[in-house]
Amino acid sequence: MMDERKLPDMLLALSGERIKTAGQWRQTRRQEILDLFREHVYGWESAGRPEIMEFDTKVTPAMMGGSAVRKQVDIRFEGPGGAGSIRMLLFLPSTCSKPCPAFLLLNNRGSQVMDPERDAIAPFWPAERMIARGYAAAVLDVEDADPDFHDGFRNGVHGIFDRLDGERPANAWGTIAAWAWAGSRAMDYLETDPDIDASRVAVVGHSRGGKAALWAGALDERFAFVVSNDSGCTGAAIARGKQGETIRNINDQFPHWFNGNYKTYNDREEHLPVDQHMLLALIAPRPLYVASASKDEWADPRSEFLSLLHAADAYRLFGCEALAGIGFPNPEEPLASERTGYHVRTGEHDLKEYDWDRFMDFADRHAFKRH
Ligand code: GTR
Repeated sequence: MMDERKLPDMLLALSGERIKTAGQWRQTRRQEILDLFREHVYGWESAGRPEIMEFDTKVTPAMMGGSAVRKQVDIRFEGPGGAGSIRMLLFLPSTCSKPCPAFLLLNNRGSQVMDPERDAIAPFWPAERMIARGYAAAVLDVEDADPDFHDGFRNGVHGIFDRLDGERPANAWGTIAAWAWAGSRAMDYLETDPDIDASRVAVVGHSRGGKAALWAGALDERFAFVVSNDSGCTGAAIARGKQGETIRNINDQFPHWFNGNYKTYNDREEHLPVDQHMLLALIAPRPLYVASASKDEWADPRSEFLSLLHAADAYRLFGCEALAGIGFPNPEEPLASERTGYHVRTGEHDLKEYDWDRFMDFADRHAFKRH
């Protein structure tokens, strides 16, 4: 049964007005929640789509034994602090005669995952399986946007777009927000590619990449489907009453991931004006899938699941079905409703073929289903 944690009321606007309709949600509350997350957690991004940006694409046919076309896209941009680039690798099914739906992975495991030759195939990004099921597989390395260490926000897109004079504001964007920004730039490219159906693009991430995928999905409504794998603390998992990693743990170990204000919630999660079910609610009414691993106590599967159940309040406003009022499932027993899905896989903190197969099942049956 649902455990009873005291959570902020996502349907109570700052004005005191009770949100009862999708219209009220869209006009008032959704923006309030988004801005609360910017102010207290992920930070305000100092750039949107750069005015100076170009895509340099190299196409190689007959990859994967002839079943896929490879595109290597260099997303280049400039800002006041200099130039940057995000390299995206994309495989498209050769048999696809019309624009394809796509899964975009925000990859936090470096170059071994995105080997363009596919010499060393990583289960973390099983592009061949996606191709076989008619999906385009896209991946970018989040560290192209911002390296994953604390350097005072000089490198990566912070250095390119932030004003570096004066003290850094406590609500300025951190590294997770920079990675989400990279996802949106990839989407800028995907919208221009005639082989991609830009109305059916999923953003996926594991762990720290999952935190970024959720934030990307919240900020950028072009993502039609959002997938979180083992995203845990400040990802899918409710912070209040969470087991394993806490806000203090994550801020101490990764001071660059979130904004300065978030540090004031160390050991004070009950004072946050949001909790992570409200992040998931920002995805509504779009399809959302949350996955956990049974041994991933640091992420806390039950807090991830609980968050998804609470997010159903937002889906209900739109008259959409979402998982609600059900108990925590057994491993390898995925749960799916019209708009939200969940599974817990037996095993460790990781992204595996089992997980990807379930994301694709949900996409086939629900998220990308065409009537
Ligand atoms: C851990 C961190 C988690 C998670 C994980 C990962 O060390 O505490 O929040 O993001 O790294 O990215 O694998």
